[in-house]
Amino acid sequence: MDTTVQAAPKPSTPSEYKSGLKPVWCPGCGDFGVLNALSQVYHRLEFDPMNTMLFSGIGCSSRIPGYLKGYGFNGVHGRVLPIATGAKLANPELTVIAAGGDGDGFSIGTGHFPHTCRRNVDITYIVMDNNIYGLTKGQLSPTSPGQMVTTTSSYGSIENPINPIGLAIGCGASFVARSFAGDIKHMVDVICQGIEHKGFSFIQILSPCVTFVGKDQFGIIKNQVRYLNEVEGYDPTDRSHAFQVADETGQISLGVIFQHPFPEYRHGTEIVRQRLIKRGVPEMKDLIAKFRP
Ligand SMILES: Cc1ncc(C[n+]2csc(CCOP(=O)(O)OP(=O)(O)O)c2C)c(N)n1
Ligand code: SF4
Repeated sequence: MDTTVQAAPKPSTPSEYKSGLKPVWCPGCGDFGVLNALSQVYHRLEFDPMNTMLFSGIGCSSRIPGYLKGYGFNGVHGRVLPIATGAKLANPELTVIAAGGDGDGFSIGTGHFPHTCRRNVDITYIVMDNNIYGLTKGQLSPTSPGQMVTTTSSYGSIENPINPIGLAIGCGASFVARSFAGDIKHMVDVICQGIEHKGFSFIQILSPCVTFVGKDQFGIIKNQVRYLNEVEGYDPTDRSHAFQVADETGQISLGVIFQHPFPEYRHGTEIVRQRLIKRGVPEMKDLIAKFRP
């Protein structure tokens, strides 16, 4: 009997990259746009689902791995970055994408973000930022704007929001971008650039929660956007330009905000490996082989 496992044929259209599972998001949720964009990204970059892994934490947005073909892992709340980092280090051939919400990434998971930025492992992190905890019914999140009324700030938030773009640039991320769930073409272009970038890429996607923030969010954001590739003289390799964008008010810049070819983490591990070989320290694979029966 032939027991060879046949690889499934590679999907040939964006919709074939979807898993077939029906999303349980509220009608009109921004996350549908992100899902559609990701299926187009998978198609444009001709991903092999056998070699693609999408990780997430917990939240409405974190349901996304279930809706796409490829390996998926719905982790614990706030822990998507260490899990995705570990997978990439264990199998560098894998395309690794991490995804989740602003609560997942910047409340319980905040501690992992600066270190993932500065470590520069070649993974892409997409945060579907809706300024609220959607899954748990509309509590304040770290990106909720000041004065925002939520189920846990009935009289308006009295805290300043954190600035994910400024945080990422300040912590040494090598690729920092922003896009909007209302513009699929833009999301596809930016996510493709992030995945093709060598090193850690952080992409904030403004993805409205129509249920707990409001249906008007798409219009409000749309009226404020400008596209950085249309801004004369904008140079994403200039860190001071990027910080100016991170600090802007009254407009929302979309596109690649900062990009720099900092050395990837694996370059550092290779240098250390060579040093150890020179000192006669056995390689890990040889050590493992020694103790195998
Ligand atoms: C350890 C732990 N603490 C709290 C929760 C409850 N919880 C689930 S999702 C969530 C926040 C979701 O907000 P966000 O990450 O912004 O995602 P969204 O639902 O808005 O997409 C919280 C607090 C949990 N699942 N696990
Ligand atoms: S609660 Fe908000 S974030 Fe969650 S599915 Fe509904 S619209 Fe989307």
